[in-house]
Amino acid sequence: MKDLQELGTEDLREHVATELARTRRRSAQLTDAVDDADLVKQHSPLMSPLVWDLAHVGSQEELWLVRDVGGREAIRPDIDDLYDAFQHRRADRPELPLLGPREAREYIGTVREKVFDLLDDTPLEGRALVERAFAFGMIVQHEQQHDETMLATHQLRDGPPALHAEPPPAAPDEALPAEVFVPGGPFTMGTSTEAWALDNERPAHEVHVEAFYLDTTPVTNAEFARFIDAGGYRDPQWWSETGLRYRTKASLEAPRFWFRDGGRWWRRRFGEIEEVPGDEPVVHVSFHEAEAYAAWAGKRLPTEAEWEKAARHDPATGRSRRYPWGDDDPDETRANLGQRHLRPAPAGAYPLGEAPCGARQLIGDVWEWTASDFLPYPGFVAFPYREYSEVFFGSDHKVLRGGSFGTDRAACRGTFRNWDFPIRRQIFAGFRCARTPLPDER
Ligand code: AVJ
Ligand code: FE
Repeated sequence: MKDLQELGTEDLREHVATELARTRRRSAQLTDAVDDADLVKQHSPLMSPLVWDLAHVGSQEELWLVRDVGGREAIRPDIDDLYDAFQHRRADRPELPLLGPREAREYIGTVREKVFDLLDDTPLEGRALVERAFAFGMIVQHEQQHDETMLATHQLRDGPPALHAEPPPAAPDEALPAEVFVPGGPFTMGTSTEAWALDNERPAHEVHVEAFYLDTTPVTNAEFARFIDAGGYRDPQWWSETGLRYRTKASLEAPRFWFRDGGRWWRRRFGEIEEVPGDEPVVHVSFHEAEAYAAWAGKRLPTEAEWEKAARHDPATGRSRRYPWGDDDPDETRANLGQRHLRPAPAGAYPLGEAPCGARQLIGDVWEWTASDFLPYPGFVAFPYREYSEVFFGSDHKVLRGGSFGTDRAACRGTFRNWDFPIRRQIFAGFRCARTPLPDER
């Protein structure tokens, strides 16, 4: 599929139904994999109990699709407050009188039945909220984003493995250049046409980006281990002032889930202990660690505009693509998305996903920290609610791009913007470096 612009109304309805069902199967898989005690337990103060995410997904669906789009009567107005993410901090959620696992499943099932019912007689035009089925797309993406959050909760959970998946494809046996060159000039950032793009991705606007070099692939575990071995965590010269304070306070010495034994690095990954694979992109590092590594390597993190230009700009046409490989939706030959694998693929994998500039794995594998604060594009309009993006704009959050192995394709695009606090490490985040050309390299 290229974009929803091309679909007729009935095909669009069918697409919505398929996406809703596909998404619900993933939520079920993540929550059926553990028992009730596990569902109500808080596995980390950073996360909600899984049963909160589950009912929250239903609550948002009730608010937007059942009540607003469908104009139907409220199903459970009494629980609106419990599942309003702005009312209670994650750490406090286990103490709330939440729906239990059985009630939560029943509730989201009831909401979904009403949604399938109203989908048939909702006009998919006329009102901005339903134009090209936007509200349905927003709810699909919302549930998929919480599914990724639940996957992060699984990673934090103690105990034997509960999730299983095939290993990702190997990288082809070829020598890739360490860096690719992106010539300077304007490109179109963001979108005004992608039907299900969220408010913060809009509108499309021209940005001038100076020439830069970008790492061909994300930084690997082996590369990151060299930074550790070189004393990178202990040397203040690589760290920003805030990064240094955080590193000291949190006693950071390695990526989250890593430990040293017998002179080697090991990690816990979804309940399995394994030696850290050198060829995979590093994951579970904070922005501060990424920034320190880049300084140590004599480089820097790419800005968000640099990242998007590398991922989307097609120098042959001057157009920005939907994805690095073109306008077609992601599939398993192009990117490691959708929890098909429970780990990033080795650096250099997915040659079919390569961008025009030659960079690989921009989409999928690991979210990539950028140097940029999460700010609105010129002409930004909050839609349909301020609490999705607008209240998070500012210097507290850094932008991440590209999606991870745990991101669904519905919630991942060349324009998609994720954000988090620069200290966060439980998300599936890694990074790649950029640098400004030296005078004789221009
Ligand atoms: C875009 C991933 C930062 O999980 O906080 C979920 C997505 N917004 N529910 C988050 C979101 C409302 C959001 N992130
Ligand atoms: Fe949410």
